[in-house]
Amino acid sequence: MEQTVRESLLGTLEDLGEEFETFKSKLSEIQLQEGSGNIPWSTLQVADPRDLTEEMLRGCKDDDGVEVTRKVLRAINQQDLAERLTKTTGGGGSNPDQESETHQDPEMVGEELLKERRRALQDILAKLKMEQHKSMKLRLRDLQEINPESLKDWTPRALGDLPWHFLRKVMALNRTARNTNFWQGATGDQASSEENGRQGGGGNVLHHSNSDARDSLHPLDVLCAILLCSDSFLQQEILSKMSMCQFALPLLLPALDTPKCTLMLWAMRDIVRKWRPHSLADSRGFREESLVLMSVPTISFVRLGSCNFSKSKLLNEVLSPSQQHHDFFIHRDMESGNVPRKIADGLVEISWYFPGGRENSDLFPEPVAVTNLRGDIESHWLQFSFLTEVSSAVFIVTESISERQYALLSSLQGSATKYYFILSAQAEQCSETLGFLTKLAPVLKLNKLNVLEKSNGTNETEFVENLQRTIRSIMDSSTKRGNMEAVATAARELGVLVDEDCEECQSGSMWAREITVNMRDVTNCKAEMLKLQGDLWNTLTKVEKELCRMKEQGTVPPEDYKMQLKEKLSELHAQQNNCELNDGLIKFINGLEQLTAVEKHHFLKWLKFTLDHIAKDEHSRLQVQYNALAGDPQKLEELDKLISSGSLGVEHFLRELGQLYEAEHAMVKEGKMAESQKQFTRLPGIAADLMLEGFPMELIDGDVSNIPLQWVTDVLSQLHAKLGGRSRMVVLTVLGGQSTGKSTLLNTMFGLQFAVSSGQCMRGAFMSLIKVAENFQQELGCDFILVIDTEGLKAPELAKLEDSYQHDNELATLVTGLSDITIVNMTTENVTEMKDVLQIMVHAFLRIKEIGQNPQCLFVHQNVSDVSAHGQNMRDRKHLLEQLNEITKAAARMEKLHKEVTFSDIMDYDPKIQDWYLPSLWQGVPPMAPVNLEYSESVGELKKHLFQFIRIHSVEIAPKNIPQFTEWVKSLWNALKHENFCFSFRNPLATEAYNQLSAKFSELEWELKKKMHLWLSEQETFIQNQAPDELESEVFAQLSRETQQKLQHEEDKIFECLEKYIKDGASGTRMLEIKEDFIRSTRSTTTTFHHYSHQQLERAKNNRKRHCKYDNSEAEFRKIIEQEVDKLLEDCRSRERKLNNEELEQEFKAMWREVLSESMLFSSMKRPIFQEMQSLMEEDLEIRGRLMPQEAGSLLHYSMSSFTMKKEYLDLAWSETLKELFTKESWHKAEELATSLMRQCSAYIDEKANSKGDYDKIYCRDLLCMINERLQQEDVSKLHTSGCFEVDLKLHILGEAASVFQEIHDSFKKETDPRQSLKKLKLQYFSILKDLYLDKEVSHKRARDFCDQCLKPALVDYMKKRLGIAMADDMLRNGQSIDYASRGFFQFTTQKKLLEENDFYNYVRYIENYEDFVKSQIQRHLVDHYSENEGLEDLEREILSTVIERVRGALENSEDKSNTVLAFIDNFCQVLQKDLVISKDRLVGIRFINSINTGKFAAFIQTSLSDLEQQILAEFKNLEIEFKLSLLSVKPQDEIFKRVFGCGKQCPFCKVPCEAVGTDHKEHFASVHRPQGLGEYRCSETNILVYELCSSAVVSNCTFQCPETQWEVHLYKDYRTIFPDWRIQPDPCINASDYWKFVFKEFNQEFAEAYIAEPAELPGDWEKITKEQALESLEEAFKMK
Ligand SMILES: Nc1nc2c(ncn2[C@@H]2O[C@H](COP(=O)(O)OP(=O)(O)OP(=O)(O)O)[C@@H](O)[C@H]2O)c(=O)[nH]1
Ligand SMILES: [Mg+2]
Ligand SMILES: [Zn+2]
Ligand SMILES: [Zn+2]
Repeated sequence: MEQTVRESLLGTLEDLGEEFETFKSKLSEIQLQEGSGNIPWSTLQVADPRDLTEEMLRGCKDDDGVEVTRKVLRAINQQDLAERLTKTTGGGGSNPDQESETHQDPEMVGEELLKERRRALQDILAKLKMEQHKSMKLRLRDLQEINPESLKDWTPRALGDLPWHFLRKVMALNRTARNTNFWQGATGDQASSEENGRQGGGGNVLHHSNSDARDSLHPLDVLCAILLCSDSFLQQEILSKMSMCQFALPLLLPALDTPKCTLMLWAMRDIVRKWRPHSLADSRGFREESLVLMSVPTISFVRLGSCNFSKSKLLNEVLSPSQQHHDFFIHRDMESGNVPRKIADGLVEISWYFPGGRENSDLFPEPVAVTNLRGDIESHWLQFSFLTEVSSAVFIVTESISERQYALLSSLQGSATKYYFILSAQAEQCSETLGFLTKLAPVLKLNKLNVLEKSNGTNETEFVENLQRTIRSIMDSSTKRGNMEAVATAARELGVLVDEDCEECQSGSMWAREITVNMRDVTNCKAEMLKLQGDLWNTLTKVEKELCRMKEQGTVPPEDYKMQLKEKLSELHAQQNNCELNDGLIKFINGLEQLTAVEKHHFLKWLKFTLDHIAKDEHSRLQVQYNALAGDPQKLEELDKLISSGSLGVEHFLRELGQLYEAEHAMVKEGKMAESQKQFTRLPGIAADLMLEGFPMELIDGDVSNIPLQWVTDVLSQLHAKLGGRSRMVVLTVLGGQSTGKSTLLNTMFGLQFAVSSGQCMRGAFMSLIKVAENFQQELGCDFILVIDTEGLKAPELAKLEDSYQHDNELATLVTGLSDITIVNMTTENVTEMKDVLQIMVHAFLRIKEIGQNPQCLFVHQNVSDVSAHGQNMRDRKHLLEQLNEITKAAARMEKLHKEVTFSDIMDYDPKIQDWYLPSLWQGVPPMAPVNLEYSESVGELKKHLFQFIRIHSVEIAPKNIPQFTEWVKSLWNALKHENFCFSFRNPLATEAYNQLSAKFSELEWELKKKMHLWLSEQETFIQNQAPDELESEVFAQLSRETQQKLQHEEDKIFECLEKYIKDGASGTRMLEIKEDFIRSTRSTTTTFHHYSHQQLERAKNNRKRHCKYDNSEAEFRKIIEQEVDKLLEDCRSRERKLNNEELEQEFKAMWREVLSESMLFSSMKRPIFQEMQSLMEEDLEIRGRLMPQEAGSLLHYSMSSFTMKKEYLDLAWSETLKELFTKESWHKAEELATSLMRQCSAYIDEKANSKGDYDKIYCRDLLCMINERLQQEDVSKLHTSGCFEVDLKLHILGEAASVFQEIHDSFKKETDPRQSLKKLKLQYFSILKDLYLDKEVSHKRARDFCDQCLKPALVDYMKKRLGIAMADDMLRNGQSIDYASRGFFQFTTQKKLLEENDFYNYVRYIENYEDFVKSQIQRHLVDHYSENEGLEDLEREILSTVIERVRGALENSEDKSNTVLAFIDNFCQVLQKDLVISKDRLVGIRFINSINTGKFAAFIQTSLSDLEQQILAEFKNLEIEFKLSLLSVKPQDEIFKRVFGCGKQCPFCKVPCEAVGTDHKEHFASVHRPQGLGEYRCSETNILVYELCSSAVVSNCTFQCPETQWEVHLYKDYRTIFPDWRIQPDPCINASDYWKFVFKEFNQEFAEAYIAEPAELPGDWEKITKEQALESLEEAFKMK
């Protein structure tokens, strides 16, 4: 089936069909152009294919005819036909007559061959289990995903493992990646080491090894299959990593599922290599270039026929530096290298040699590329032709040349390439071969040097050296140098496919080119295209920081200074926003928005390549200048700056987008732009997509050291949304010196794409997201791992720039603060550098520890060169720890922590676990060194350890999700902008957790209180039911103990609940850190309650005793009367005549007078309470060395409201020299003190007034005690008040108390005055007498008496005891509770309500009289709440019905047990002794009751119970709610107040109340502070109200003076030395105080009037604050959004 040239040509032309005409016109055109036209147009015009064929073959030499045809075919886009023609005519240059001898069966070359290849491919893919990836290509992301497999040691056990083995290992830069032999342990011989495995097995050595080889696949087959199944980006990644391992790269991929082989141009684009040509050896310069762009000579090696030595092995020798053998190419002596290849034949591999600038040892002075064609050239003629096109020389390795091969080779005549032959042993002896060679000599221009012989006797080394020499001479003589792009052009001409020619890649390239086409250099690009991030962003950053640090404040007041800065900020934002969008940027944005995902990816890559290229060019240019300038320091510095700002990449474009977004956002926020005008709202979504696709995203802009917070927040929240809200992530960071291989480490470990520095170092920090596979999320406890790569610390080039330490510190603190684990990367080479890095690290850790986090870190020591290093480092470890301690101390000093800290205080440092040693990355000397195998393996170990750590860690501390992470970024960054990081930091998660826990705690606390109140009320009842002497005994002690136990039990329960709540991590965050406060609060609650209950019990006991005294005497008295009545009754009955009513009354009255006269002794005298108190006070003053003034007069003349400050109250002798200001200040403070004391005392007095007991001396003592205690406190003693201040204060307080106490006493007496009750009794007894005398049936009458006189008061009393508890419970637990959930929440709702009401007087009361305001607020709320709805009645009904149920039970219970009514009543009371205080003695005529029928008595009570219930309810219903509240023994308003009032401390500057939980905490704090003028602060000279804010003052350079400072001037910054228990933090954001600013500006005038001051001259921008903004700031401050 041989075809002649003629036939081929004819066939081709015929197949052109309609295109034949086009062919003819193109042909004439080409003939004209080349001036070689010999077929006239007239002939052409009419020629048919057959004519034309003849013309073509006639007009020129045969091969020329074919050549021309092919050219024309290509020109008219008929590649396929041109191809076919090439094949059928034997590569375009053979004699048509000799054509019969072609090398290949032409049919086979076409369809058949392709089919066979496809079958082979299919087979391999099936074996490798990769079939599904033929269409669904593997992506880098698939490899990055973390699953259980990622942690395995990847030793392949089955064919299906091979691709993954290769991919994972090559990603980890492991040189064993290419091995395809299987794990030996699988043969069953467990003990066998690798060697044993291969050689063992006794007799069947041979069989074993053979089977091994056959089972597996050739590494190149696996490689081809993988590349085929990977998308173009993964291909790039694979090739990059292969290049680092110094593996030869696939240049032409054989035609497997494509018609032609493919040039892997795109796949190589990413690779950049660095070398030093000998021309630069002296200047120590270097060249750095993309593999694709560099022009180097190429030497190709191909095989003709078979050969008995390995070409690849030979090449490895040729390329290996001396003393350092490396297998660039796989050869048959390598593991699995001898397995027959199935699909990889026709693969062309390429490898390079790069000189390192060492003239003695470099093999070649310039880089050179070496290609290696797998398979025989005869079957891969296209590849061979391609190689001849692009190479400077082609080495043909062969052992013999046949006739056919000779013919083929002669067709190469005229080729521009040099040909060399390497003949192996046999060829030498074969005369035929030599003969052909001789014949070929003139054709291929061969001479003796072009033929190298490699016989068995040849010395291997000599031969290799000879070859190297030959290559060197080729390099010297040949000028043929082309870069890969030129190669691609040649390839296209030959019909070789180029991977870059796909549509997506082309359109990506086009988009990128449009942006870069006019770009010449970096500086220009940045100035023209990236305007926002230049000076504008830099200035903006400075202003933003100054707003926090206020360093340049000078004499301007803080708020005004802030206003100026804010205006500047806003101005800068406007400038940014006004920047015209330039073409380049528009194209960039359009590209991102419009392109498909794949196109976009290509587009960005193209952009990256181009920008890299531009930047590199410039960099090396500058470097040359720099080196030349060595003398001039001034210029050097300038160049330095240029160099360090000379990087340019896609990240700069993205950064610009961020800036556009930020500026727009700011404009809208400042109200300068309408929401609807926004253009860039889609950008964060786009950026989030990029992150998902694996692009590292910039977190900190290292050039200006700032974070575009809004941008980052919005990108991340878009990301969160795209992830469906499932974004728990563990954050991992690497930190360390510059160029210590941090990025390399991360990339190796996780297959990431962080920029690896080449030339200039990276700036800032970038983050990359890695997905954890679904089936692994549970185990790792997170959905993602966020990896943060940072710029090198203490970069020497930056160290010269200002603020470098600060910049490093900010960066390090931020990322360690964000991280769950930090890897500290250090090279052991440079000790001082290491120390610098450690210094920064430790400082960062210390700060993070100080804000309550537990930093976790690993120290990675890189470049540890030999194995003993580990042992040696054991010794160093101790040294390291010492050093760390030293550094820690220094850092603590810098952080102004006044305490001793050692490194182990910061973290648990265990060198065994936390120190890791990595050998040097390169094995040998770059650029020819491959990655060190140990490096790769150590990194693998480290990775495993990290995952182990993550697994444990995420159980302990729930990983943050993205919203939490962004909150965290915001807080950390905000704190970092301030000078004092630790005090400025607000932990957002802890705040949230704190609020939640506070709410929970309040709930638990109330639960405890409620239980204890109920318990106490029972005990009280019980006490009231005991006989007084009973109470002195063990019974009472027992009660006290039980109460204690009960309290203890409840406290334990709270702890338990808290513990559980924290453990369950209800809010998923770190509550452990704040637990302490809550434990303390619980303790304080129980302690308070302990005192309270003790008091209550004591009081109950005393009351009981006093009452008993009275009761007993009254009972005595009644006994006498009753005896008399008895007597009288006898007497009257015994008379014959029945007495009528009047007579009976006469008799009774006479008897009564008699008895009464004796009872006179009962009327006791009223005591003059005020006199008693006065003498107590005198006593007290005497002890304190003060005198009661003569003119004082009676206490009754004094009251609290008449107290006013007087001059003589201040002891001013000491301050004559001091300014009036201080006097005023003291005056004010003393007045405040008096007011607060009086408030406190009046609360006490009120409390006493409401308790039903008589006045007791102890009341007065208590009051004096309270006053004395307060006066002795430290802050008071600093006020220098005089003795008469104390005396007057006491007079006024006790005076007020005296009148109240007198009243208490009087009314008590009134209520208990026997005479009063006697009158009542008189009537009652008379009625009894009458009934008895007339013998009436009275059981129901007595029963009603019992109900009225005993049962009802008891029930009402019960209600009073319980209703308060029930109301409080109702308020705190149900519907309303949200307002009172926690202190913060209460503050929030109160302030919000104030804003809504917008009533000036409310504000004044809120500010001036916080406690009163809160109390009345609560009271109002209570009253409103209960007067509006039925809730209260329900509560009352419920309380009453439960107790009445109990009464019913008691009735039934007692009835049958007792045969007399008295016994029955006793029994009845006994049963109810814990519920009701029934004073049965009060029942008038109890003596006569016994005659009544018990059954009837009880029955009557039973039936009247419900009436009684209704009656009580009705009475209660009719009571005014306010009055009702005053009756209750537990006051709900007090309970609620206690919950929300907290410790009651106020900010020493602005008087804002503390918001911390409970009454006992380490630090007081408040979410927002107020302008001080709201707290009456004014300028002493002008009387103008002050508008400064404490939260601003503490970062400014302002000062304050107050009694606490002894009137010394003190810096606000150092307020903690004066008020150590206050934590006043700078505002979390610029708008935080808008609420109070708004209030101030709204009521400036009113406040001034109220405070008798001049209105403040508020900064202009306060005027602009709207009510909405005020509310917003409130929500923000209390985190209520
Ligand atoms: N000799 C040697 N070179 C290394 C080693 N590790 C990394 N390198 C090279 O050092 C250069 C810098 O590596 P990077 O990974 O970019 O270092 P980096 O710490 O991220 O650098 P910056 O981010 O710029 O601070 C690269 O060219 C690496 O190939 C090592 O152990 N030994
Ligand atoms: Mg880096
Ligand atoms: Zn304050
Ligand atoms: Zn407090």
